[in-house]
Amino acid sequence: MKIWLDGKLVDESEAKISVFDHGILYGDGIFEGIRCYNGRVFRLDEHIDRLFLSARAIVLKMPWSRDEIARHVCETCAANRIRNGYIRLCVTRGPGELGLNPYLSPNPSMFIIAASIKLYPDEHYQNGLSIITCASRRPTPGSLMPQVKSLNYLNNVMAKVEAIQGGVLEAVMLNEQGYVAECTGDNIFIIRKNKLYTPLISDGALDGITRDVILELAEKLGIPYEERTMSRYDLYTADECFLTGTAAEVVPVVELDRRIIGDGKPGPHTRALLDAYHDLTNSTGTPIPL
Ligand code: PXG
Repeated sequence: MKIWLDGKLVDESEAKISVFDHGILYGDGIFEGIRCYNGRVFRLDEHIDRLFLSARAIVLKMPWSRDEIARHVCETCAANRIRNGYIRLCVTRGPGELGLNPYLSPNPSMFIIAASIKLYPDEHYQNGLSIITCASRRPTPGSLMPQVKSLNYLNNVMAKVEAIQGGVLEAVMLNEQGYVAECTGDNIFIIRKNKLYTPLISDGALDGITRDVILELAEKLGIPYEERTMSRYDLYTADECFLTGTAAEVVPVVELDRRIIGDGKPGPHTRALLDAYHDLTNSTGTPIPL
């Protein structure tokens, strides 16, 4: 596998970063997870926009332009003959001395992996996932800005541990007020009385690119939607529930905290949105010159 690292496509065995990189020492850095389908990178501009917003939020000056990054993403896919896959792009603060001061690390590093990812087995896309609510909370804007896709994912990793130890594959994370934020790496949606709902960004949901796509598709399909503060009550009493993310795509949820949601089967609106999502991912995107 070839990895793009600081300007070069190098063999995986040579793709190494310094132990003094602040991405490792302090989780000081940002990332994006991007997918490509049929030789096209899906919503690449949106991912690059969010990367630059994350960079701005953590005062990391990007030495690469948007166009350069887009080109390097495509080059990495091409070098690995990836037409359908998952691209993990990381920007770290770069090497520096010990100590938090990011201003002493003026040279960020970027690496791009083009490979694949599978968050849940296929059967769950057919029959739905069972999930739990976990005790780990989404950080508040006053601690770790929840909008930044930073290299600090320990909170989400611990939430995932709770899910797995609880015998399921995914967990709902609440915010400090006890309202629903999202899952460990996915946004959450419900359907109630033919209307679609998802938590507000201000309640700790990541401004997910798949989330946006689903809202666009709901509009197209004539499904009314609303972003609003949601509690577990809303999830327990929903007609349908599903999760979205670049890695997860669209996955139905049929059980939460051992309670059945709706009739325990993926519902018609979830199916319609899932199909529309696949149609869109298969037909749009930035071409990879292979
Ligand atoms: N919430 C969180 C906390 C995420 O990290 C999403 C929602 C979905 O957002 P998008 O824009 O993808 O629709 C994410 C996405 C990985 C990985 O290993 C990345 C994510 C999720 C799971 C795994 O690259 N990020």
